[in-house]
Amino acid sequence: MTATSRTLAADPYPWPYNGDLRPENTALVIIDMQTDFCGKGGYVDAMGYDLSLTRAPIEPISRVLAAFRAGGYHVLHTREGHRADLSDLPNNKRWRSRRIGAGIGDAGPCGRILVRGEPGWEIIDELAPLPGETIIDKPGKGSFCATDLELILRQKGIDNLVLTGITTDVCVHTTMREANDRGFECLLLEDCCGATDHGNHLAAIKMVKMQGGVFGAVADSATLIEALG
Ligand code: C5J
Repeated sequence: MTATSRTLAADPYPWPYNGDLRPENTALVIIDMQTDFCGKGGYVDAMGYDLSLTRAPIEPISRVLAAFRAGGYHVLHTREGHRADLSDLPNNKRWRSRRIGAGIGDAGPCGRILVRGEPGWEIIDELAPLPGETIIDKPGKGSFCATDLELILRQKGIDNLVLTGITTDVCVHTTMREANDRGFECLLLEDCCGATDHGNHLAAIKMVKMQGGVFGAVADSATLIEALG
């Protein structure tokens, strides 16, 4: 614990573990809130999933985002997507997406699916990054794979990551696992995430809390906002 220890009520332990919660060392990470994952005509829509599940976190995230901005905390956004020539798209990822009728790189109502610069790849207006907020472009599910995220976090002196976005069981979970293994202290906000299957969302949250918090801790947006207050 630090001299001015500050934690919030989280499950399975008060977060962060060492009570060192400050704007200088804490970042909100908003993962893949792109039209392709939560908008009409995007990738998730093309796969036939219920968009209300991936749109549910928009409002809670916007409240947390406002609190982080007001408090002078770090804010980072990620976008999953590929180069226009698809040179960073693994063949099996493309093959699997085509197999279910939502081929990555193929034309759709929001432009080429999950291709950088296309309308569907953009972060939704409700959560648009402000100038000065870091944006990480990633070709995969994890935000640390083939990106400069770790370098940027270390350079800024960030230890604590508050993870939000979509989808809970895929890109959010992969990022949380990667971050945890690198020693970052992670908090997942359960109402600020969503999955294409609600059961998977619940299971992903449960997994975090096993073994005393095997990947970190879980709280909700209201608890965090009150603690920052
Ligand atoms: C997926 C993501 N599910 N952002 N991406 O393909 O979770």
